[in-house]
Amino acid sequence: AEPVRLKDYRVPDHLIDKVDLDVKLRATATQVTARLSIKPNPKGRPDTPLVLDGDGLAARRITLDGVDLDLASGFVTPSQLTLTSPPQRPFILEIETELDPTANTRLMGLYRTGHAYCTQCEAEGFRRITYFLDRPDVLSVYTTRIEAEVSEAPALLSNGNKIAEGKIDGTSRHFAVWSDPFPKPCYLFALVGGDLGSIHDEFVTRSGRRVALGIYVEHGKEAFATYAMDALKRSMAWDETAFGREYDLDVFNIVAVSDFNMGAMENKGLNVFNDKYVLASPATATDADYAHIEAVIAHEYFHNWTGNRITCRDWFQLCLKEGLTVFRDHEFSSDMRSRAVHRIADVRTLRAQQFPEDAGPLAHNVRPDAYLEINNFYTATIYEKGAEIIRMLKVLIGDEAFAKGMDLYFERFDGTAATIEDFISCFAESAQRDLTQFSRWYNQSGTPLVSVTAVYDPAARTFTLDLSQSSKPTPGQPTKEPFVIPVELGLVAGEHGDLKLRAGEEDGASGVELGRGIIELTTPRRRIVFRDVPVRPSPSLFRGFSAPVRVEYDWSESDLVTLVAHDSDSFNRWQAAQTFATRLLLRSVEAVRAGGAPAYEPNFIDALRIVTETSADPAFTAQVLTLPGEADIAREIGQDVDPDAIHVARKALRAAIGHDLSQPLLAAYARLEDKGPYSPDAAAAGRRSLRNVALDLLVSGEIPEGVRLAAAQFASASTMTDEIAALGALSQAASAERETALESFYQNHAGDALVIDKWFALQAMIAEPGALARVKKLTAHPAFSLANPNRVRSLIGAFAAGNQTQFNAPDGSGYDFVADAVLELDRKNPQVAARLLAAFRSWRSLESVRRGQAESALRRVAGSPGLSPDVRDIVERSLA
Ligand code: B3K
Ligand code: ZN
Repeated sequence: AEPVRLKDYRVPDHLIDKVDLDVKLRATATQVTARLSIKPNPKGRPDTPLVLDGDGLAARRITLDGVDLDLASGFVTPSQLTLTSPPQRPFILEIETELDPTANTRLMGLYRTGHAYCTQCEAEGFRRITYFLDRPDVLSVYTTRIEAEVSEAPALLSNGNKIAEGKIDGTSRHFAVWSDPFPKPCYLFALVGGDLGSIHDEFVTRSGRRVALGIYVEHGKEAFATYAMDALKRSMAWDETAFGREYDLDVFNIVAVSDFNMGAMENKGLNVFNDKYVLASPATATDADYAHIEAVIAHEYFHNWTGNRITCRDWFQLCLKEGLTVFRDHEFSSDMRSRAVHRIADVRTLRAQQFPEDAGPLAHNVRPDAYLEINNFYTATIYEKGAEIIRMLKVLIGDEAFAKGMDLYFERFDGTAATIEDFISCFAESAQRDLTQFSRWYNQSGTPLVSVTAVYDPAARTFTLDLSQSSKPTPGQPTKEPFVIPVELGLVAGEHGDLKLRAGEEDGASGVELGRGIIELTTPRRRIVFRDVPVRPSPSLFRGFSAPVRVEYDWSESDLVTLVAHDSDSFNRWQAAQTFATRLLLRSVEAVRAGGAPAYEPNFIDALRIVTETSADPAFTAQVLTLPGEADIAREIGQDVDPDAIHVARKALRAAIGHDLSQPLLAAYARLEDKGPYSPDAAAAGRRSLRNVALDLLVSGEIPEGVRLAAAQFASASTMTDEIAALGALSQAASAERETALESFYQNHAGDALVIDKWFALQAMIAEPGALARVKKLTAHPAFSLANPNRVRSLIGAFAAGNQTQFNAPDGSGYDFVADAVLELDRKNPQVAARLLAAFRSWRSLESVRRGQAESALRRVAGSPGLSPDVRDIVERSLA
């Protein structure tokens, strides 16, 4: 297949103004009639054929302005409908297709899940429902009539407002008609028909529009949707105050389904959700689950403006809606919770998900130039790095110009399918600034490295910083142009805190920059000389993680201890602890590989002790006490990686922390006990998180009291947060108690699939040689199913992404298992299979034995017959 390229973009030659759908739901033979009002696009080329997309469609009847077309004449295939010389005036094409939703295992288009029919159209699923110009720059007004058995689907939902409903005389069927006045691309179409429970509420917008809110869930789960409803109302209010955006229909519905390829989908007025991001109760969902629900509910709601009202011209512009909407949901969560702690969590995610992508064979631009399969581009790069670019933009131009630019964007591009250039132009205007170079963030992949050196001259009282940026080659990009990198910095003078920054133009800095503490690195190299510096300061670089880069600076250990204790930027207090830990861990890995013992550094433990004993914010302390993950350490090492040595090194450091800090950890554990009823708010969740991090470290340190507390907590926990944390702590080491605890957890929660997913994941991540055998055995467990994406992700996905030592076992058994799973899954659900295969993305950085094993597993996948385009794309890029 030929890739689709950004440079080949052309406006459509035809437009479809109106779509009238009539969908008669039946389990294996759903009948869809699409009445399309088509016209030549005045901006397109005249006299071109009309080519509509299809995917596995069976046409039953097609008429043009009421006249039957001969289906046998070859103009229609399962994947295309071609009119060689369509009328050069508006005309009506009516298409009848027949679908089998029950046989749809790809979960794209119309499919069955639980007691419902539902649809997923983004990116290219609408063409599995009817023939269409399935591209985001074709905007149409939809009317949707749905018909179904009353008993099978009492609830009938679609986009927009409901304009009619009723029984169909003389039958057991009924219907509903929905009309969405806002023109939209077909990827935002949705319908749901099912036997569902629901909860209802109302939101009154600031201009007084009363919006009926509904959340539809499996019967019996209604009470589990109240937190999602609360999050929805807070999102609606927040978007009004933070971005001036009001909701625009009389109805907003959310439907939770248990079979879903991703997290959720922002269909206009009818969001469809993976039930994992809707359902919660204290006994079944962790604090992290609550936070995710809040974030995803907000994210999909925010799409109503950034994505739906203003959509993407083409799929290359995906980050226009995704990066921006992630930025918005991060801001929302920061306002709802602790901004500092939230930033740390977001950066952890970026480093864990996006940095490895950017460093491996699957690296791509935030705005890609080409794709073979668009569904493989819903990546951490588009989403998370896309959000970071917008955050940088805000740092660079300031809050006021940023807000003005956003207003301009909404004003100018409402109702259109826009591009990154359109978006950036609003900020160039509001900030009166040329953003051409800044836009390179969209067009160059890879994580830049910023190297910093410093010299302090006590006689001259100067502190000279030399900054340089460099970027390694990435696929298709051997060399890079310099980026615009905002470096937010401070100079910390021990317990005296921040020094006032002084430098003049002759020193390489401008007063404006220093006033804001933000230096712009726009060239390969830049020197700044700070004056009147009374003592050698510890530089605090990239405060708040002001740019998505890697930083290299040779902080002394005392610098790091100073920053952990005294940096006024709490992100960098945490970062200093991470930097210190990473340095120790890298040293340990070397030592372990050379047959020695892991390194130990009392200064590091002391720095953690100070935070544990003095910080007033338990959530922050919990973050400081959490070491970088094994995959993070592997990425820092970069090549010739030995996951076993990393595991040994990290485990030893955790044990040392647990052992040496047992007193303050036990004290925190006792002090932070939950009193009173459960609340999912940030403060209460923060207390639980420190308590559980403490518990985990105490067990790692083999403190007998810690093990006793873990067992007690597991037995008596009243929240899922505490229960799963205790089970995780108990699972660190093989023991009969662990097996008993795992069994009792299953018995207590059997039947609640989302909780059993946690049970699958926890076992899949046990870092012991028996893990693969356990995972294989669990694939035969009655609660497991390859047909359900959540189950696949919890068991096989968690093993591949979360069990570094066992997935990367040197005998290749982990790779073979995942490769086999990918091949089997590919026949049912290519999108989820391709996602799973991306777990191999860092294979080239492994030491040679594992690298060889990973490569042969990938080659075996590549050589298998009948691969989907999704898996073929990932495997070929991985091997390229
Ligand atoms: N826009 C959807 C993701 C669609 C994924 C298609 N493969 C959810 C979201 O990002 O909000
Ligand atoms: Zn999104």
